[in-house]
Amino acid sequence: MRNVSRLFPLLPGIAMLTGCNHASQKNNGQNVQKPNIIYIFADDLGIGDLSCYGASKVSTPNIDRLAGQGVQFTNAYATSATSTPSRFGLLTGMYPWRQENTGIAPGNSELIIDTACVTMADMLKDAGYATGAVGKWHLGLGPKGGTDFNSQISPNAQSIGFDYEFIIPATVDRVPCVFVENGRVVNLDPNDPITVSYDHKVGDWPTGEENPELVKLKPSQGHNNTIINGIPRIGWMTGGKSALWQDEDIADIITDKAKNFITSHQEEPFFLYMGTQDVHVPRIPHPRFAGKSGLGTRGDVILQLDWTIGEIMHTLDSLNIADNTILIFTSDNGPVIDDGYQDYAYENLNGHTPMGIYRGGKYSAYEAGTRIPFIIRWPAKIQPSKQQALFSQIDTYASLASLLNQPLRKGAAPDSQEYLDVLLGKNNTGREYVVQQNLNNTLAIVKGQWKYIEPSDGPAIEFWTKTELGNDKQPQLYDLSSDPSEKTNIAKSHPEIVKELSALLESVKEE
Ligand code: NG6
Ligand code: CA
Repeated sequence: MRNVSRLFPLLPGIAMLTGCNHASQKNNGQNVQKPNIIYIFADDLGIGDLSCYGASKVSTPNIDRLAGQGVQFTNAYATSATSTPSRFGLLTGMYPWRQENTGIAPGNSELIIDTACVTMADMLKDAGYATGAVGKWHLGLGPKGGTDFNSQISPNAQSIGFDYEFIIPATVDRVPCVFVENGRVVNLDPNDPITVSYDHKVGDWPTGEENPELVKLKPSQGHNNTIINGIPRIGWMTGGKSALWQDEDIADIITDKAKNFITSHQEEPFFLYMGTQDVHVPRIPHPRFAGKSGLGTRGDVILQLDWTIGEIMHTLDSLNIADNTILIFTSDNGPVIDDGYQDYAYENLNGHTPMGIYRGGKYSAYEAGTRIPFIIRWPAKIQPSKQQALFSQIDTYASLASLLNQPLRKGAAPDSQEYLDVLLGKNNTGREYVVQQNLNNTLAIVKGQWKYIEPSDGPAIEFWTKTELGNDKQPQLYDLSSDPSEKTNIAKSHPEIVKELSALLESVKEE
């Protein structure tokens, strides 16, 4: 482990003097305390969706300010092209494809992270942090057999290292459409219990399939089960009427919870893991953002997301803790335009390019599936810069552990590598390689200028969204230095590189 005493020259002394890690946060700007850490996962946000990454049709001033004050990555990757595995990879430091049952989780899935696993939140707790999870969760809740939403739900986020939990169990297009706070459904009336199923209709609430005349947002793909707030969802539910969220208010509510968590832990080091529901479908902006982007609701919820980030930044400023807070902003996977509702996202693009120059999108082994925006700000220690080094979100765990001089517990974070200096923008020699995973668990590997996608029997095109998945029975090789848009498969003319990268990928699988 790297010597980080230069970062916290006074830390050991403080720990000895006070016998705890709770040195004052506002010590005349000397920042001897462990930094607070906020990790914000936007949902389905593309590298082309932000003005700091070159978007010209939409403006994201708060995120741009964050980027201007921090390190902005251009070659950073999520482990996976969908939400559940990507979040799993970040929090466990293990590639999700090593474990069964890490695909897109239904809303009544069991908790898919083993409670014995030492997560990044556990590691930070070991290091003396107060830990909280707010917003989109999508890692399941409850025991094998699924979630019972009517009593104390256990295990939950608190079982894997979070002191506090206020979460959307799965996604905003999946039932149940309720928040869970510390294992309890918020505002649930015990006389109106919740039933959820992903196999068959439960109860008598209308569904999109049977009552299409009742929907205010029509599905384009799937999304024709129980109608909640006029929006047909994936999965069926009944009961819990008093607990149902209003879609327009979700950003306000989770932003508020995040701000409260920050405020109540301002005097101690804290770790806030926040998942926004923006910009996932259904895209339902609050009225103050509706129609404001000129790009339809997908653009409007980008503005809403930018507002959320601004609120977090203002909160840190007003508490005078921004300087010693590491704020990471990124996305769980790449963008998608029509992901299941007739929200006219294509028609309203107006020249906006969420994928940037990259091929594919959410679900894909091509670059737009996992190459995501990634920004880290830490005013006390980081110089603003652009970072071109290769980086994977999976390395966040080991890198933060190194920063804090926190030894990894045995077996923890097996795939997470320490790239602290890359993360902090001090060094641009990135990871030797990055592994990417698509919807069908086809793996790809990027090393230097090369990108290899392993042969796969999976479909070439994702059925619903028509996204190119990157699956092909033949090996694929792209030279990202001359062909970042992966237009020309040069595997046949470079058999030696195909051989080297496929062997490297196999060796990673066998680790
Ligand atoms: C897909 C859904 C899509 C979205 C995705 C999960 C259909 C047709 N499509 O199955 O709308 O919910 O799952 O997205 O149902 S993720 O970002 O949470 O991984
Ligand atoms: Ca997602």
